[in-house]
Amino acid sequence: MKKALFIFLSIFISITIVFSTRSSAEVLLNEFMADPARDWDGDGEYNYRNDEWVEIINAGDSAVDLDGYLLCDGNEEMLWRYQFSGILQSGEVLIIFGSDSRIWEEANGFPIYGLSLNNSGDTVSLFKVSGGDTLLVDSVDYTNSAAEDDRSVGRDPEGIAGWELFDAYNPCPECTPISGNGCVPTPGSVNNYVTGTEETSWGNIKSICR
Ligand SMILES: [Ca+2]
Ligand SMILES: [Ca+2]
Ligand SMILES: [Ca+2]
Ligand SMILES: [Ca+2]
Repeated sequence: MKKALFIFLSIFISITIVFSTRSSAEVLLNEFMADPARDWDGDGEYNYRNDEWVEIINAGDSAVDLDGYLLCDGNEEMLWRYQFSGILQSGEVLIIFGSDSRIWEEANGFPIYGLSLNNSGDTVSLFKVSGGDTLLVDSVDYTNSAAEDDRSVGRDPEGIAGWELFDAYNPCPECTPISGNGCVPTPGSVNNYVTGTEETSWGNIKSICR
């Protein structure tokens, strides 16, 4: 009897763990830069493809195995630009540069374009391939105003609802449909309202950027 109860409880606990893991897992796009104008990937030189970047976040409350998560831009052929791997802990972000994408593309027989985030506007999409299904997990469209020098598009740091332009390096508070917040991009870290350095007249920017 005790053994039967133990087996029953074991199965119940296992089901609960699987269910709770799935229900709370929430990997999302978090920030990206389509038109870099400096050496964002830190390899010592600027390259318009290699220095593009996309950041994802685990907004759920449990760790997620990233196996099967793929990045795509708006290309009609559905050519994958990168496949994630490894574990992303709750609250953590992970950044992929164009240079990472090109290495992956070359290793996996894809055309070597990098992330291919068009400066005229494009779509960034996160998919998950699971079994025979290809699921769209998250997607964001942007227009050319979001793809000017060193502007990133990121989620509102105070929530996961809206998108803002992190435009401290190239201000555009009147940009539409995604307007600038005057803050610096935050590649590889949780989005935050950080002001630019005191290089020029940042007074106005600082008053906008929280
Ligand atoms: Ca670009
Ligand atoms: Ca670079
Ligand atoms: Ca593209
Ligand atoms: Ca960030």
